[in-house]
Amino acid sequence: MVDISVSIAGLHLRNPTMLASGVLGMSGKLLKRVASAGAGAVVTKSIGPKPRPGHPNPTFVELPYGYLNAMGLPNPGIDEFVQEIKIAKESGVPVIVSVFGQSPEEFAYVAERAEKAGASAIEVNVSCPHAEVGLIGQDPVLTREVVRSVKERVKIPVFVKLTPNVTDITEIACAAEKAGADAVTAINTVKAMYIDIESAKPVLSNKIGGLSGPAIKPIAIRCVYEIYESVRIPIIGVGGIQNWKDAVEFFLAGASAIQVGSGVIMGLNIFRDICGGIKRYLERKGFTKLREIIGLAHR
Ligand code: RRO
Repeated sequence: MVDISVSIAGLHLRNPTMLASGVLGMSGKLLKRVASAGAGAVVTKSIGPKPRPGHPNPTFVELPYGYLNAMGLPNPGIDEFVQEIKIAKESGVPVIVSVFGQSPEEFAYVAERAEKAGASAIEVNVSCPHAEVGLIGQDPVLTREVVRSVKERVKIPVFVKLTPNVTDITEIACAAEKAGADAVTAINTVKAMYIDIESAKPVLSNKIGGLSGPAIKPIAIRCVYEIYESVRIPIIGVGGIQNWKDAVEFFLAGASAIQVGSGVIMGLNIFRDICGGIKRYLERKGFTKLREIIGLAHR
């Protein structure tokens, strides 16, 4: 039997699949359903210090090969969300709380509250492509300040979700590592736009949004590959994963675990299907542990 369990910064996962932030992560009940469907861990929607309605509709549009969104960080605020974290914890899998704020202090405050509610780890979201807080992740100095602030306040592992919307993603990954990040998650969505030719207007109310889905997988693979050569902390790969072959590609590029976001649109079976495919691949190739293939494409 092959072993596909993984350990990320001391966090033990029964398998290397996680639910990505932003998809089904707004309620404890839904997070529990995803865990029952086989995910090794779940990441919540990004939570801030106060409730936020997000952008007006349209906030989501399906495109060939991908999805474009500008939800605008809608969330109930950490006071309300504490209850959902407690419910999600009943699933028995690690619950990673994605946090954002307007300042290093706000990030740290939300992270501290999440830890007290039982979060297993924090994913610091400095990378939303169409919000001001996303600009943090384009600047190594600001990224360092936010990560330091969060690291000073919580004991649980801190992951930093990176944006591909930069010239050199390794610069930001290194800044996160230097500030004490325990892992990086790569990548958030790619800044993009869609214009309806009949109305001659951008479709999203925010005009610009973030592209996810199969269209961005080669970008995400390139980012993980580059980051792997620049930092020593683990990388969690995300971006366009739809099946086990996509997941294996991320491991070969250097990811220690993967997240599925838009892919859950195809159904929650995706987590078990990916795990089954990874096991069969490892067996066929003569490996006994998933660990043996992480970063193998760098030889
Ligand atoms: O809520 C959003 O609009 C959003 C967020 Br916070 C993010 O990190 N990435 C994204 O594509 N959308």
